[in-house]
Amino acid sequence: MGMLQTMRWFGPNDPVSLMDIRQAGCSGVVSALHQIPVGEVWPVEEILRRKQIIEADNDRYSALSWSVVESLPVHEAIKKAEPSRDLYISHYQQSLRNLAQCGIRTVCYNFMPVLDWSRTQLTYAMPDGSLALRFVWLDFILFDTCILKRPGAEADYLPELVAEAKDRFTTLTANEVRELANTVLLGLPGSEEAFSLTNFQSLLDAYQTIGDQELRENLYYFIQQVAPLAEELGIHLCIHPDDPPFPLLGLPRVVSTEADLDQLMAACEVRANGITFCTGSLGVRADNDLPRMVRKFGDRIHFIHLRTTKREDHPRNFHEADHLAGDVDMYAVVKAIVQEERRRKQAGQADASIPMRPDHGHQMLDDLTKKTYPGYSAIGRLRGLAELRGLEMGIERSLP
Ligand code: DNO
Repeated sequence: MGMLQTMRWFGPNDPVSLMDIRQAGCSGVVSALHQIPVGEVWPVEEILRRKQIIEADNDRYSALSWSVVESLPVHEAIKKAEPSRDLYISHYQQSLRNLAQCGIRTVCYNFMPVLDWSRTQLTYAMPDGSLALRFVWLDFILFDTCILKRPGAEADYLPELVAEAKDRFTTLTANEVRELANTVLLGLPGSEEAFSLTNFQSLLDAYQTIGDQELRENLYYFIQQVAPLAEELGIHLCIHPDDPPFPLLGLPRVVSTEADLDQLMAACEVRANGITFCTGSLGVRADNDLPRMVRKFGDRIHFIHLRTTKREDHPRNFHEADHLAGDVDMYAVVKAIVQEERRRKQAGQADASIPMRPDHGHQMLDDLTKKTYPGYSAIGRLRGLAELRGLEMGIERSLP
């Protein structure tokens, strides 16, 4: 048994091929229809087309299947409770019906306003010469106060850090400034386009009346509209936590801690209201006890991202470490997952094998000269998966 091993595939334009994913030892593929604008219904024909591409070589080679949708994105109007939100929720519901009709049963989403995940550096050199993604708080402050010049930004940070950021700004070349801006604004996974600065500020402005409480209410409203339907359809919805797990750019973030997940789980008590347990995102916070969270939310964990970060000198600075070498106690997390899977198996549940993907990986070996989606080069993920697979096997064998 064990976790269902998967890898993310961005679609036919992904430089990493389905054959690469197969040879990494996966049987599941995690994919999304990135070409469909956020908020539009995913048509059955398009879903089937993607499914056929994924399964095309199954008669000749070991089988791959489309196990998880990551992501079916949530329209900003829903996050902001704009008048059109119910229309977009009805589109979301229709996409879920269409996915269920095509046999896809696990759907990941997130509720981060405007930006999905954020980093300040995509090519941080590790001691072995591979490259990692990194988040540096001072550079983020520099972006916010000196490049974006968000009104009121300075009040969000310690004055000495703002002063330090301003000093550092004067030392950057035009190229370095452009690179930092592009890195922070690289908003949408699966696209190589960054937001433009002016457009971006207007997206932030639209959140002026939405604080922590409002965003929570909007999330709970959304889940109450979609999770009962998902339950009926046999779909597991799974929210991806905030990455990084703290508010950025004056925007609230409400899926960062155990308490946040508690509230969300309680807002709609159906199993379809579930979690993507991303150890890389949650693990940035030292106050998140990940093995405990696996035990607590066990039955609601429908998808797992295994990755770890290493905190640096400032508690908000981190880089992505080797999969077994960061702050996350990966042994304890995987052990808790194995135990949850055994519990499910004993209870006769059909979903005892939880889909897992090695999240991100270092750019290394041949990939150093290739252009790939940041974090999603093949070899680093293959290394991560291989290590995790061995860890899981060792744990399985050592448990009674
Ligand atoms: C980053 C990913 C996220 C994730 C979304 C899920 O590598 O983990 O972009 O796909 O937040 O909705």
